[in-house]
Amino acid sequence: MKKTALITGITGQDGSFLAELLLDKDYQVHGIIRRSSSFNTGRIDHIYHDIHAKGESLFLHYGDLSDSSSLRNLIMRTKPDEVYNLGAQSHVKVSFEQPEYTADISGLGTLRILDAIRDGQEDLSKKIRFYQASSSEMFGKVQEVPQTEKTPFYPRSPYGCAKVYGFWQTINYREAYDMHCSNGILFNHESERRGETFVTRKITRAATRIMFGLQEKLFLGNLDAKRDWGYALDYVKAMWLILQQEQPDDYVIATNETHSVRSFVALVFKHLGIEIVWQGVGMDEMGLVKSILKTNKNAPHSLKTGDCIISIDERYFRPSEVETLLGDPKKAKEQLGWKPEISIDKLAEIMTDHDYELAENEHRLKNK
Ligand code: NAP
Ligand code: G4F
Repeated sequence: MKKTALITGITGQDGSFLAELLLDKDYQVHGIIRRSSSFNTGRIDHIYHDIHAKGESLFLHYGDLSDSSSLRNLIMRTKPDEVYNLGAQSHVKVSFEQPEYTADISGLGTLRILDAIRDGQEDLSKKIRFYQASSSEMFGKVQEVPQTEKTPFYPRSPYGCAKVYGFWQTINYREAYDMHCSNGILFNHESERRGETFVTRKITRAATRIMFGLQEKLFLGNLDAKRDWGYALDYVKAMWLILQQEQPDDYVIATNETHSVRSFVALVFKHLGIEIVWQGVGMDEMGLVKSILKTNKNAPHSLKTGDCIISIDERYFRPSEVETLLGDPKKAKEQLGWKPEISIDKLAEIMTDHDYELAENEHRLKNK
């Protein structure tokens, strides 16, 4: 018999990859989407195009993590074997501007769905396996390097605090009600589907648009922040593996490498044939074209040595910052047999190539 999964946040980066993975494994997939005045299903629309293979097993329902009644209703109606709670206000900088909303959705939202599972029929709370999208942001001002499942948390943002709440509620429901509830403590993971205001995608979008003369400059905040960046598709495989374990548990999912924002910028531009040199300090720092290299890309740029293409903008700094993250995925390797497949170089290449095509199309339309 087909297994059934319910995904909150199915329209997001991870939700879309996870839906594809589960459909490939022959699951029936139910996804919760928010009502929106404009389309918000762009990341999953392609699944419907392949209607015979996949579309018949994918069902979308309106609901919201702020609305207990919709969550309870959907748990009762879909009776899933697995619930993946990926829905969140997931942007750290935005969480400083909307702390209460972030706590409500990313923190209390986790409690609402856990309680909807507990409060359903007895057999459902025993049957359902629950995955919580916990985050390396919980380590914040890191208390040890690298971070493991045992590293104490020290969140540095309303988002980080909300995720700590969700993490502990997940453990509490596991212990109090003997439910199969697990946390994946995922370090940053990116892809060509990453939201365009997260730093990696902001960089690949801007760099490729600069190459086509569609944008002059890339404005960034803290170039020295370091992250343990992996590829989203590798990470949703870990989510699934976590729920296939007989015993619920918590796992760090990471690459065990850390890189600065500055080095990611350099990697992306190098792939586009531009070598960057950094000049100045603090708010006056700039990224200039050092040299133009030969590549197989033929964007019609008019860049020359010495052009300033990266500047600092104070709007992108956070009131408190997470300076460095580095995860140790040893437990996941040993117990789940999971390891990341995509290196940082390959990740930058995948994202840049994808956005190069978008910029090329935009350029073509503009010059028609
Ligand atoms: P994302 O692209 O921002 O997707 C977030 C999803 O949550 C979207 O589908 C969004 O719907 C939905 N959502 C937002 N508010 C909601 C609400 N009130 N009710 C129901 N759904 C709501 O995030 P992601 O990168 O895929 O991350 C997935 C999860 O993993 C999130 O919980 C995130 O906090 C966590 N996480 C991410 C990373 C990472 O590096 N990507 C690392 C650790 C943990 P709309 O499409 O309508 O906005
Ligand atoms: O890409 P970011 O916005 O991701 P951040 O804050 O690390 O959060 C992401 O990863 C978490 C896992 O650790 C997830 F839980 C969370 O949901 C989200 O997916 O920023 C990365 C770094 C930060 O240090 C930020 O200050 O890049 C720095 N940065 C520098 N300039 C910038 C910018 N970040 C953004 N978004 N935009 C900039 O212009």
